[in-house]
Amino acid sequence: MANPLYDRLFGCHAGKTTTFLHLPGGGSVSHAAFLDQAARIAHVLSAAGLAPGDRLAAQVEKSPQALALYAACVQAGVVFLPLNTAYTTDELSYFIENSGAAMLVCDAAKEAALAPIAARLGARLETLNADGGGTLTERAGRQPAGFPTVDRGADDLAAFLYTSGTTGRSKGAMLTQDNLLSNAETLAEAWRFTADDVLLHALPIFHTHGLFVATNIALATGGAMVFLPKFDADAVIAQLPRATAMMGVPTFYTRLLDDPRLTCDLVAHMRLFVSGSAPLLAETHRQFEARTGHRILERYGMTETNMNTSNPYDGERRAGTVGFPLPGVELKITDPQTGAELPQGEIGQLEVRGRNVFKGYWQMPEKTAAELRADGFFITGDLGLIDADGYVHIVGRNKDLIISGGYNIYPKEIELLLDAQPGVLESAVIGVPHADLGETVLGLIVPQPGGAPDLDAIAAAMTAALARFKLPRKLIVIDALPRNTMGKVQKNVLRETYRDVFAGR
Ligand code: MCA
Ligand code: AMP
Repeated sequence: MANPLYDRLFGCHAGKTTTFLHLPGGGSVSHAAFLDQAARIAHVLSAAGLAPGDRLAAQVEKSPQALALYAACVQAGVVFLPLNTAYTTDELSYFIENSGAAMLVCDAAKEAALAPIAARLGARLETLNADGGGTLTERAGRQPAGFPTVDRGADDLAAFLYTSGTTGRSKGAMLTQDNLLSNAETLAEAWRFTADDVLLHALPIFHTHGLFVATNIALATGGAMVFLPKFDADAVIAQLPRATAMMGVPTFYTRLLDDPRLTCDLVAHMRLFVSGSAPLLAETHRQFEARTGHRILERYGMTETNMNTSNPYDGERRAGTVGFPLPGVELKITDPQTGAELPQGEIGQLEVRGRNVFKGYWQMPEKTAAELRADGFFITGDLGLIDADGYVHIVGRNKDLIISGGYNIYPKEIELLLDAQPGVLESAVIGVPHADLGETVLGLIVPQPGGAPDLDAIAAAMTAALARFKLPRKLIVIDALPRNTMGKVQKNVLRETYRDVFAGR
């Protein structure tokens, strides 16, 4: 027996003194030191009684120790469940309860708020702070070096990532060892990563992009990462000279373009810029090339599937497209009503199949059955076409979703809260164009007859309940929502009416 994900991404670096993480302050972490930290944390998990298959939920700031916690979970066979640091206590409570997490790791600043929830749900609570300190690290320091890696099979779960749903309830996407490993190997090859690469890493590590795409590729190839706590244009520009590649959401690229320090000279040595998680405007692609000489490589993926398509490394990287299906990924365009495959060039829903596609939603068999066909094709909810040259274009979404700065926001979750506010009859939440974030959230409220909703009180209630990135940037009171003859709210009409609300910002 073995543990393919651990062996291939982590174990293979045992004893190597090569640099894995370059830290912005000037320090670094070697592969060996990283594995040592991970093994000691794995001992802590095991001593706490976590068994293979148990879930560990982590809401922690980005740090080398936070990444070692991921490695520790893989080594101990524990399912890693990373959570956005912006989530409120209410939101976290759902994830911990729904996943049945056996342990919760959080920042010490949140310990008091989360302790009662952890106690009620029977989860152990440990702390891990942004500086790497906390009870988890203290305990790990008292553990022996080296941890006997727990045997896992390719089909065993490695991670849960929660993704919101159109009904407003988040679903735990179950990702297996093979899902993660196959995609990391495919991408490393497709994008020509080697041990000589230094990846500039400014993404959060609680989502697929920063954790599985960026980090797993670096691990699979033995390369290094410049590990920045978050995207900050000053820090990125300062660190670009030591990197060979960068991955980011489109907002990274528009913010860099806004900075006059982004020049041809600054990035002449770079090998690759990758964009994903949200549509990259063809205009941004062109501006970036004009300024730097680099054609950004755009790719397309999902939490449930990891990466599905990519523009070519060697061939033409075509602006406004997401390239070709990756090796091992089948992609077809189907009629949303019948599911029948459509001819080349026609717009329909994208469906994908391959080793990258997840196992299903945790304890939600109906939702799994609705999106994952018996033949293995996953219905992405994205609308697109394949052009005559085989490039995949994403033209829209068959799901009510807003992507703001690369974060997914499901309007239903916000509408349910707005509808429950005093004086509100009903509401609609839409995404409208925003120069920095791509799209941002606008809330439209219809008052109860004779009612006058207090917008400040509503905004305060939303702030208490929702992660800040989900908050409507503006609330507008309107008389009625436009509806079609079936009574369905016409969000396309609203999006058109309010498309310029944030113009010029
Ligand atoms: C932060 N804020 C946001 C966002 N991020 N609001 C809307 N949308 C956002 N994305 C809010 C904060 O709550 C705060 O609000 C204010 O904006 C400024 O916060 P700050 O921390 O300074 O923001 P920032 O550092 O400028 O962050 C913007 C960012 C960041 C760099 C674009 O959001 C980011 O790193 N995004 C990447 C997301 C990502 O990794 N997505 C991958 C998902 P206030 O002022 O009210 O406090 S994986 C995926 O999608 C699939 C699989 C794929 O294909 O990759
Ligand atoms: P998530 O569920 O957070 O993994 O987000 C996945 C969604 O992000 C996809 O279903 C797409 O709608 C969107 N997405 C990811 N990459 C791209 C891209 N390159 N272009 C357009 N949309 C994208």
